[in-house]
Amino acid sequence: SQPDFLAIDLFGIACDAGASRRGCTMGPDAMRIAGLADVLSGLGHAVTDHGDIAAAATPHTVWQLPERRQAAVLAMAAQSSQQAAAALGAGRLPVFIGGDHSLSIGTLSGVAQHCDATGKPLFVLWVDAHGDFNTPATSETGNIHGMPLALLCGEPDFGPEFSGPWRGTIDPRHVTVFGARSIDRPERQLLEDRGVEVIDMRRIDEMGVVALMREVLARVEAVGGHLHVSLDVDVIDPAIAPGAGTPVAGGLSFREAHLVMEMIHDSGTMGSLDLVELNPYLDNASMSARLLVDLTASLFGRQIMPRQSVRTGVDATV
Ligand code: 6HN
Ligand code: MN
Ligand code: MN
Ligand code: MN
Repeated sequence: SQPDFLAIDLFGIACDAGASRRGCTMGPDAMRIAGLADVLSGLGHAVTDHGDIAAAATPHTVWQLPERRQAAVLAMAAQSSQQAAAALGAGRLPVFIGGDHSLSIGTLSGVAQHCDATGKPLFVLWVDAHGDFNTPATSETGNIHGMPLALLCGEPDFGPEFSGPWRGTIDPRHVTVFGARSIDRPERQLLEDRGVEVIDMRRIDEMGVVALMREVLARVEAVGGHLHVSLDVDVIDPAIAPGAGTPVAGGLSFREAHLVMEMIHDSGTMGSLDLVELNPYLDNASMSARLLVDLTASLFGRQIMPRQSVRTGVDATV
């Protein structure tokens, strides 16, 4: 249900104000240098890199003050929300290159606005080692990159300072967290209470990514939904993706990660994408940046061999 060649808008969001460690501000440039735009053009897509959304810089002095960091996160969200809605309104597929995961507050609220306007049901696939469903009341760290989903899903613990078009725009029952292995205790309770689907690493070990992803994608396909993919680099095993500020052992393997991307591509459901949490300062010889670019290529149609049928996903013999 999607053309083979897309108009793709790249937006850098060079923020680290929501993170636990500095350095994600360099993420967009690392992805550019790793060849993101060229790789996508090489697949036949029409790619426009809009550069970084302005006002991203978080000076060291600001970063040290929690209230200032929060203000920086929300100021950025106001801008990226508009960019997301505008790109989608123009029939383009926006890719947001982070930047820490708090950037999804803005991007997803813009996506939600677009889906509201067009009547397309919105589904969120949050590919992450973490649940990112903390609130100011449950968070042990106070870092906003651990809270974006909770804010978007309308958790009441957020004070009026968090008000904005993002608040409560996502239906938690349309959210799947995939690849989780580090969820804080109160966060786990909230995820359960709100009906968020959490596919943790044990389920992936037991069932395999194919069976699980087929179910997730089938639900979106059944209603012609818009799938927003939010890909946190820390979902991948830190042995092969060390450029992450909050690494957790036991992540997706190289092939598991690619297979998830390949299946998303074949479903034709992805309408918008975040690539987040890449911290080049912590990376080992750019290996995480290059892996993220490679995974993005799989998301946008790179195949080892052509599939028998473009839209049925895995071929008929499987
Ligand atoms: N991320 N649960 C931890 C916290 O600080 O709330 C870690 C969050 C990590 C967030 O990686 O996007
Ligand atoms: Mn995350
Ligand atoms: Mn994470
Ligand atoms: Mn982080």
